[in-house]
Amino acid sequence: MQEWIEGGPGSSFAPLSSASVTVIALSAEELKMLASAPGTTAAERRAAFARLYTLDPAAAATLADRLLWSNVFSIDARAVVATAIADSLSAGDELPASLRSLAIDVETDWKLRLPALSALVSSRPSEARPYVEVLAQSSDPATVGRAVDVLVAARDPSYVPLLTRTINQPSARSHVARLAGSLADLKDRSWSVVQLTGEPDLPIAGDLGTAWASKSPDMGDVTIVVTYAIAVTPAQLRLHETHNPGALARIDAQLPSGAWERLWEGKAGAGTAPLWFEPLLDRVSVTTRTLRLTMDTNRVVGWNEIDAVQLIGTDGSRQWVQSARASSSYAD
Ligand SMILES: [Ca+2]
Repeated sequence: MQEWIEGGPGSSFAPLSSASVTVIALSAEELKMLASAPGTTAAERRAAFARLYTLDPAAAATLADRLLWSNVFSIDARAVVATAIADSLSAGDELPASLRSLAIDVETDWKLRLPALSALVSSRPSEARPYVEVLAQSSDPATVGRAVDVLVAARDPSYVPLLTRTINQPSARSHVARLAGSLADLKDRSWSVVQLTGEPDLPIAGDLGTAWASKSPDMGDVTIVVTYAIAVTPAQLRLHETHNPGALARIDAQLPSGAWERLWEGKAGAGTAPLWFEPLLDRVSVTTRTLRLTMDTNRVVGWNEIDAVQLIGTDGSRQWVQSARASSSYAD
């Protein structure tokens, strides 16, 4: 350790244009030296750790533990180590003990705690979730921003409810676009019909992936068939329109025979997104759990995007879409 600090193996490496290219040719031993030399640049240290993790994950974890506990290393250098490990980990991977401790200790400097928490989210999603949840619910905007930094890196579908709660928080309003990107990826492909299932997860107007959109912006009639968990007599539909609203033209209910019966036809009032269009429906004599929405995409110029569709039954029940299919989606 001492000779690395004094001799500076970092200085023995010829300057190269890209840290990632530099480390490819190095052996595991050389990578360890580069990763732990105090004079190594942040980019080289990160690249060296990522490469070492690929070659020898156990050695990378051992070295990470040694450096993260070290008082010789600056907070910045330790943060780079934590970030490199966080980037390299996947679900179920062995997590260096130091990272787990740093992640859950509220006394840890944020520079270190955020990458440590990201590593915990990557490798132990369920264990990490309560810690991220606490941050996300903070009244301090800076803390919510830190939760968002960690949340946008979540790759586990179990994070969808937490992401949905967070994106709907007024305190996270400035982070909606980033959260929507991650949330859309976890649910399905952006703008697919799956994006209009479940509760609303796009609280602002915008061309963002947690809403459904058709393949092309103005392509005539497009149908969306939505199914709810429980059959009811439909009383009202609530459409959360997040981009170029006003294209809904018809609503039909599927009867037990398979036939369709018209519940509503008209011109939705255009307006400024995001808005709720809430037509009252004609009564059908039977209960149903499947509705068909017909969008006339020529009515309103641009993509007519829908975030969520709530069904209100005559019994007062309210449901979000359980599953859906569409004649067209941007993800096709
Ligand atoms: Ca949505």
